[in-house]
Amino acid sequence: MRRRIALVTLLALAALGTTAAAARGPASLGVAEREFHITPYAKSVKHGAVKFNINNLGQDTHNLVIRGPHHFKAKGPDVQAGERATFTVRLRRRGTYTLLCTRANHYRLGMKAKLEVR
Ligand SMILES: [Cu+2]
Repeated sequence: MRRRIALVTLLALAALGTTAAAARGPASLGVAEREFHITPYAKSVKHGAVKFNINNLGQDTHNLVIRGPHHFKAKGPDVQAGERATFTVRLRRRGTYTLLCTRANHYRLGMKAKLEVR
C-alpha cells in the first residue's frame, strides 16, 4: 500500500514537471562546433523540448546529430563556417545522449560530446 502511494506521488510530480516545462517553452542550450570538437555549454538539460543554439566557430561545414536512449535519433541542419543555426528537439526520455557531427569523418576525428537529460 505504501509503495502504491509513493508511485502515485511520483506520477503527480512527473505531471507537474511536464506542465511547468510546457509553460516555459523550450530550454536553450548553446553548442559550439569547430575542428574537431563539439562543446555543449552545459553538461545536462531537463527533459522536454530543447532548443540547440549552434555556433560554427570553425572553417568547415558541420552538422548536429543527436542520439539517445531507445534508438532516438534527430538530425539538425548543416551549419556553414562562421554561421549560426537553431534546432529544436523534444528529448522526452532521461538518460545519456550523444551530440555529434556526421559530416565526412568528423565523428571519428572527435566531434562528439555527451549530454545528460535529467
Ligand atoms: Cu563536422
